[in-house]
Order: sequence, then structure tokens, then C-alpha cells
Amino acid sequence: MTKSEALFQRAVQVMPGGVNSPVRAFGSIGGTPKFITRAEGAYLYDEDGNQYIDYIGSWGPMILGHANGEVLGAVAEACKRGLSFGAATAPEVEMAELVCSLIPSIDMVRMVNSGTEAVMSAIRLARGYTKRNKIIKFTGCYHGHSDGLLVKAGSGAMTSGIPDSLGVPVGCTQDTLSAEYNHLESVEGHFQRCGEEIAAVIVEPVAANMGVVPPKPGFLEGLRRICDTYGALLIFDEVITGFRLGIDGAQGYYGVRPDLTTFGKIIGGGMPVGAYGGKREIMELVAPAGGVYQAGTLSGNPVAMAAGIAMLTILKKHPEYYQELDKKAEGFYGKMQEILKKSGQPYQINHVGSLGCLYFTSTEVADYESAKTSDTKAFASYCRYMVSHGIYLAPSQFEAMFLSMAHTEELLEQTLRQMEQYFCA
Ligand code: KE4
Repeated sequence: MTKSEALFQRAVQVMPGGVNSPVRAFGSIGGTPKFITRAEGAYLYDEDGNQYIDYIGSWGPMILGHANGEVLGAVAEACKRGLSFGAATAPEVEMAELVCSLIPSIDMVRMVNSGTEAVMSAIRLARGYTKRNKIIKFTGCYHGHSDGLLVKAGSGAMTSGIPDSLGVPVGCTQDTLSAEYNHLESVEGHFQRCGEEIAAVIVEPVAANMGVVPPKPGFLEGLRRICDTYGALLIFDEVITGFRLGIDGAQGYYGVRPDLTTFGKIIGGGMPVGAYGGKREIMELVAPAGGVYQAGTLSGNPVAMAAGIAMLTILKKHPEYYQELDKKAEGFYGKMQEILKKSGQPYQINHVGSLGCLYFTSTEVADYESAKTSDTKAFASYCRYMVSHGIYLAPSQFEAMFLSMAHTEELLEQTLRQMEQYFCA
């Protein structure tokens, strides 16, 4: 029995599914999750001493690679001053000023502890600001696990949201409407039916929770236009894309300005940090300045701020990193395409900058329905092979691959060779 197997046996006795977040359990590909002891650069190391080239990067934060020296140093320094005070601190001001300087659509920002909390708070704020209750989300997009957003995928444009989890009362989802990603007409339909009741549209500007689905030309611009027409707010959930596609996120990359933006992952540099921000006139409604209540014991925690400030400062200082990541990704996915073409395996490859996904389908993947055509069994077999050969991929077809500055050409080549072994041997 491996150490990971032994740990997993213990884990399932005392933790639901043996993990603290479902996707880590390897449920959709089978097998035992690897218990990771440490990470450095592009590598993970598990309890049994196996080394992996990591394409998860903690689900996004590790854009510089794991254990970045400057980030670790900033955290170590902050720890010496104490871990948490529950009081105002200078690092929070520095972080807020940094975010406002980087994202033109943001005049004010509130720090929280996760992407879920950021989205939950932004939705409450949008409802408080517009005095409307309904929100639109897109089937296949994931915005964290707050009740109102756990809506059955594809619950149809005509019906109110149907809960997609036990324990979520229909009252929590009845004001959540589902639309179809890259299909503006499904959004128009909702607004024609009840536009005056819709507080906001929330969208992943690049959908990265049904694999990776880029917005079609005009989609984000269309959402902006529709929201302006009906007086609803446009919320960009940039928990994944924020500081990933560029220092000013997807809104900078695509040139569409939301009213509110949510962040997570990179903003915390690997520590538990989320944030939401936007126009001053909206943000000034957040307590204690205004009547939309939101609070958090560890919000703006000084150690977490040190990690986030260090990471964002490095990214701000090196805008060339994004060009390098884009170039690396172009080459990597281009060669991947050649391997898959040679293999005769039905495939689709979507990528936007360093975010990418290999689907096992011959259908172009541009929305939830087409993403679902992927052969998840074929994906599971591929993923198990790659993990067993030292390439650590997200254990689900409907997640993203994340490249980092630590993924050298040599490591990408090594990964492609393993893929060639699997598909073409
Ligand atoms: P967290 O609460 O997990 O920090 O963020 C929720 C969230 C919000 N918005 C988007 C676009 C997200 O992708 C996420 C979380 N992403 C998943 C990965 N697809 C986190 C991994 C996990 O759940 O363990």
C-alpha cells in the first residue's frame, strides 16, 4: 500500500470523501488521490516521493510556479509580526490601492476569504444597489458554492432556478435564471420576460469550469449592451481569469468593463483570499459605508495580504510574463494538436493564454451542451495514464490546465512526449 493510499484510508474515516474539496478526490477519473507533501516551481511531490509536472497550480494561483521565493519571503516576514489582528492594517490599504491601480473598472474593493465569498457578496451588493432580486448565470459556469448559485445546470431558460444540491431550499434559487454561454439570445429572452426584475448578469469572461470555453466575438460586448439597456449590473467573475490573462484580467484582455468584478486565487498568491470591487457609487453601499452587510474575521488578513501583494507586485513589474505565457501556450497547444491529429482520436483543444483544455469530442466546444459531448471515460483513462507517468492534470474533464512561468520548454516537451506515448504508441 502506498503512503497516499494509507492516508486516503484514514482520510475517508474523518473527512467527507477524504478531502476538503470534492474535485481533489479523483472521483471522476478513479483511483486514489495523491497526497502532496511539497511543491517547487512546476513540480509537485507526493508522500511516496513521486515527482509530477503540475498543470493545476492550486487551481490557478501559482502563475509564477510554486514556492516563489519573493512570495514566501513576504509571508515569512509578515508572520514574524503576528498572524491576525482583527483590526485595520496598512497591508490592506496597500492591497486595495494596488488592485484599484491595476483594474480600471475598480474604484473600491473589499477583501474576503474565498472566491465563493466574493461572488456571494457581489450578488448581494448588486441586489442592494438595483433593488431587484433576479440574477442571470450561465449553465456550466461555476461561481463557488453559495446557495443561490447552486442551480441545476440546464434548468431551462423558462423556469426559475432549480437547486442543484441537497440542502438548498428552492427559495434560494427561485431568483436565479440560467442562460446559455455564448448565446446572447438566451439572455435577451430573460430580459424581455422580466428585465425590470433582473439585478445582475454574472459571467466567467472565459468559462473555465466546463473545461475552457472562450467568449465568442461580441458575446461579452452584448452582455454589456443588454445590461445597460435594462439597468442591470454586469458582474465579471474573474476568480480564475483575474491577473491570469493579463495584469488587468479578462476585462483588459477583451476590452469590456463590468460594473463589479470578483477575484480569488492569484490575488492571494496561494493564501485564502477573495475580493470584489467596482464603481465607487456601487461599492459605497457596502457596510459600514452603506446598507449592504458583509463581514469577515480574517478578511484582509495581513499574512494573506503579504502573499497577494508580493505576487501582484511581481506581475505588475513584469508585464512581459503574460506575453511569455501566451507564446508558451501557443506552442504547447499547437504541438498537442499535431499529436491528437496524428492519433485519430476525436478531440477539441480550447485555450486562452495560459488557460487551456483538451476535450475528447469532435464537436466544437463553445457552450455547456457541446462541452457535455466530451467522452469523459476517454478523458479519465488519459488522465490516469498521465498522472501515473508524472504529469499531474486536473482529475476532471471540466476543469482547466494552468501553465505557469515555471513551465520551461523542456517540461512542456516532456509532457507532450508522454501524450504522444499515450495517443500514438
Ligand atoms: P473558491 O471559493 O473555491 O475560492 O472560488 C470559487 C470560484 C468562483 N468562481 C470561479 C470562476 C471559480 O472557478 C471558483 C473555484 N474554482 C474551482 C476550480 N474550478 C476551485 C477548485 C475547487 O473547488 O476545489
